Amino acid sequence: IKRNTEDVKTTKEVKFHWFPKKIADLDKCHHLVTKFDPDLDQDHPGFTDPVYRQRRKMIGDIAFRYRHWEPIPRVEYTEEEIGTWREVYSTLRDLYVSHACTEYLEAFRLLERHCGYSPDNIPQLEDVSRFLKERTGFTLRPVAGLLSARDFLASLAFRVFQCTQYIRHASSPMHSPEPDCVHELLGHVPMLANRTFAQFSQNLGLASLGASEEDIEKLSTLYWFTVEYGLCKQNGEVRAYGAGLLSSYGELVHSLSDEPETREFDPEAAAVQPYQDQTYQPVYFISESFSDAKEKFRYPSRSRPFSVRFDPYTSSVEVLDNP
Ligand code: HBI
Ligand code: FE
Repeated sequence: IKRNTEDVKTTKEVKFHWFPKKIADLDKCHHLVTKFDPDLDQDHPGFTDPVYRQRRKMIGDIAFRYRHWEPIPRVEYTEEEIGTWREVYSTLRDLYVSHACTEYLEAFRLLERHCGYSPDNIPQLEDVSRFLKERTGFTLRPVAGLLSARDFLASLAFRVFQCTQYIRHASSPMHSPEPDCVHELLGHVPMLANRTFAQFSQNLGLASLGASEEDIEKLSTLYWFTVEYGLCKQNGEVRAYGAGLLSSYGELVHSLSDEPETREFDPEAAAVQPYQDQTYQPVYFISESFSDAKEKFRYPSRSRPFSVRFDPYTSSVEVLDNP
């Protein structure tokens, strides 16, 4: 924020990173991280499959061309792609009843009834986006791959979830090194239909706007241990709400077994806990409830020379000088 420069002595110009002020600015938040891209990552199951890479690129191009306000173009998925979806869907679905939190299960039932969630159909992002808009005001926009943490978190501030539209390689239906539509649609979408969870996600996003690199790192880590790998208490049991768990059969079972260490959720501790993006997590955080997680998160206004307020009428953020 540039303060009045008349009084040279007391003026302090504080530099901070550009951030979107209105929802259409998210058209500029498209910086990808190529770490797990099948064109560059030799361990990607699609690395040696030119047909897969071509297909993924074609679907990714939809995201590159996409502009805010447009409907999300539909993709006609191939039999092979639907086969991959079917395999994950039917395996995970049976596990949800005993492993997913009730908020997830409730939304999942609605998605099956209204949004084309079924073993034989990959739901279309446009339909899912309209569904979420009605539930919590969240919308989806297509993205071509793993997005930078800064751009990804910034979109959450506007209740926008950047969502991949391509599906993982058929040779590896139960695992993908990068986010794909199985992870987004089965992991993230049901939770975004919950009001308290939606508010928690938006709060993380708002805290990230204009934040320092160091704070973005902390917020990503906090995101990792909640939105991706969070557990919560429910009627005396522990259940999963993290998208990384709910879209991975192996880790979902692992997370609720006796093997990993579990700790009570504490945002300050979760923000600096080292994490794993190659294997299962050695430690998980258990929240009392989403309201509890939302109340505990008070981060990191002290590190920014301004605060932000979201205006839901215009889907824009106002920047306020700190007193
Ligand atoms: N990009 N497409 C996409 N999907 C995600 O789930 C995602 C991302 N970029 C970063 C990210 N998630 C998080 O791990 C945090 O770094 C915010
Ligand atoms: Fe994710």
